[in-house]
Amino acid sequence: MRYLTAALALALSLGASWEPRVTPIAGAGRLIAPLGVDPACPAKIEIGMRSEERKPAYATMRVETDPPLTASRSMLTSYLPPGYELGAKLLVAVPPDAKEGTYGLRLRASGRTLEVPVEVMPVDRLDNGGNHALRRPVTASSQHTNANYPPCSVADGDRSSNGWAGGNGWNDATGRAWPDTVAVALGGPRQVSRVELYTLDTERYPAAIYGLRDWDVQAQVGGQWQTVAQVRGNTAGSARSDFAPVTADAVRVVALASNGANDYTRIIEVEVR
Ligand SMILES: [Ca+2]
Ligand SMILES: [Ca+2]
Repeated sequence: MRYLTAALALALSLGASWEPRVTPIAGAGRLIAPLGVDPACPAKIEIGMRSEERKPAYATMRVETDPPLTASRSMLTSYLPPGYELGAKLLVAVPPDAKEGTYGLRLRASGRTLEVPVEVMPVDRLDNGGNHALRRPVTASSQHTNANYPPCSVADGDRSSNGWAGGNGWNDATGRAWPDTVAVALGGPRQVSRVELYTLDTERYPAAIYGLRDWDVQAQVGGQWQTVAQVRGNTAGSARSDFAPVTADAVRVVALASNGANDYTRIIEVEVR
């Protein structure tokens, strides 16, 4: 009896210590995490792991971040067929009192560690590629709450419609009631002459049925909103409005109608140049 128990314990400990060979993967070599942004729109990065085994195995990858940063998951666990690559989205939150600097994000699996530096910096120091709206404060007339549609997602730098309802775009809350407005403060007076709007557009949710059709583009100049461009009859995933340069503190989109059922405003990103 004692012998059997010892053998069982040995088998269990061997089973527990065996880890399949797994390669941790990150979608980018580093992550930029701006300070002072709306917590509803944290920095995000694609992470994943690939099995290097010749047979299927359960694999676990641990996710570590240097405090005070926090990650949306501490591990990724999955059954992995040989050569299979599993991907997931990782959100990294920066508390408002965090100090500027470089922090560690580590993905660890089967003795391998992938380091992804996280650069925490004020929004003013971001390389915004000329997009004055990037990571600036956003306010909206309403927000649908049956899923994750934060207004700040229209200025999070992600134009992709993939993952709709998961925090990548804004859906208003007043069905078939217009107008809806979403405004981006530009962090001070900026000369602007172009606004590019990305509306919901995927294979499942095409813009011609779910996207925004009619809207006005307004700029706040000397405290007054003025209409600088109008879009009518849009059926595409994005539309660019060019207008005579104005010096504006904020830009807003006044949504007037959507395609298909003409029910809601669905905006993925607004870029201002
Ligand atoms: Ca977005
Ligand atoms: Ca509405």
